[in-house]
Parts: sequence; structure tokens; C-alpha cells
Amino acid sequence: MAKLEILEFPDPRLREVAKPVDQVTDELRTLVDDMFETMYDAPGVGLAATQINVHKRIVVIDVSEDQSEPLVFINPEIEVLDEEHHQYDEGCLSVPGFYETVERPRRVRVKALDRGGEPFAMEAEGLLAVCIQHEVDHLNGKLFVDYISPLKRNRIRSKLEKAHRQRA
Ligand code: QAP
Ligand code: CO
Repeated sequence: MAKLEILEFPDPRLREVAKPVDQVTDELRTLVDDMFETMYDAPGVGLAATQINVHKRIVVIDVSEDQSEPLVFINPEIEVLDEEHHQYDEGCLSVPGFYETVERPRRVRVKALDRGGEPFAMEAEGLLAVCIQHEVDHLNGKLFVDYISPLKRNRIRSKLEKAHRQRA
């Protein structure tokens, strides 16, 4: 397995729209394994392929406390089940060190392919529902900082750009 490099805001490659997967191959399953390793190492609860500069519609999630419930979503599609919204303090491996409150629908149904290429559906609420919506946003080139005020977003951008300059 391999740990992959995570793109950080405001990298323009995070704005690409990912393409559907047409076949779930062994090569793709290796990529999924590498995504889990990268996410668990961080540690994080969700990672979209966009964040590792692979523009395919693949998401991995594990919101358990002991990294025991890996979930794979290939070509995920979200249906909002309930117009009720909830607020959550979101973070992102691509926006390290920053957390902001985001409001999203509380309950969703997700349809996707699993790591065997088989279709499945599940309903989610709580942290899992937040995470699925956050990760599918990545596949569409969207970040949680797009939901906050431009002032806050620009402050985060400046701080991360400065950190990137100091690293270079
Ligand atoms: C998305 O985010 C998410 O700033 C997944 O320094 C976040 O795993 C869904 C992380 C919150 C629901 C609620 C963030 C790690 C991990 C950081 C993550 C950091 C180190 C974020
Ligand atoms: Co994220």
C-alpha cells in the first residue's frame, strides 16, 4: 500500500469535476486501498479521489472511532431525504488546521457501487451524512470553505498560501 500526497486549498486541481468510473478493476481497488491508508494515516474520516489528484468519482469514509468501518462509494449519488438542515463544524484534509460551521441536509440516501462493483444504497444521518455530502462535493470541485463568508475564506487562503511558501 502507499500513502498519497493530499492537495491543499487553494490548489486549482481541487476544482476539477471528477469523471464516473466505468469499470471497477483490481487497479481501482488498489487505489481505494491507498486512499484508506492515506486517510487513516492523517488521520481523517473521509477522502475523495479529487484530493489525491485522481479525478474519478471515488470516496472512502470511516466515521468509526477505531477505524473499523471502512466504506467505499464509487459513482455516489445523493438524494436528500429530509428538508431539515443541521450544522456541523467541518474540517478537511485539504484545508488543514481550519474548522468552520456548515449547514447541510440532515438525512440523505446514497446510491453507489461498492469495491466489488456491486450497486448498493444506504441512508445516513449524523456525522456520516455530513461526511458523505462533504466528500461528494469534492468530486464536484466544491470545498466546505465555499459555504463560509468570503472574508473567512480569504483569510484561510492567505494563511495556507503562507504555510505553503514556508514549506517550499
Ligand atoms: C470531512 O475531513 C469531514 O484540519 C473529512 O489538521 C470533516 O477527515 C466530514 C483533518 C468533518 C465531517 C465532519 C483535518 C485532519 C481531517 C484537519 C477530515 C487536520 C487533520 C479532516
Ligand atoms: Co474534505
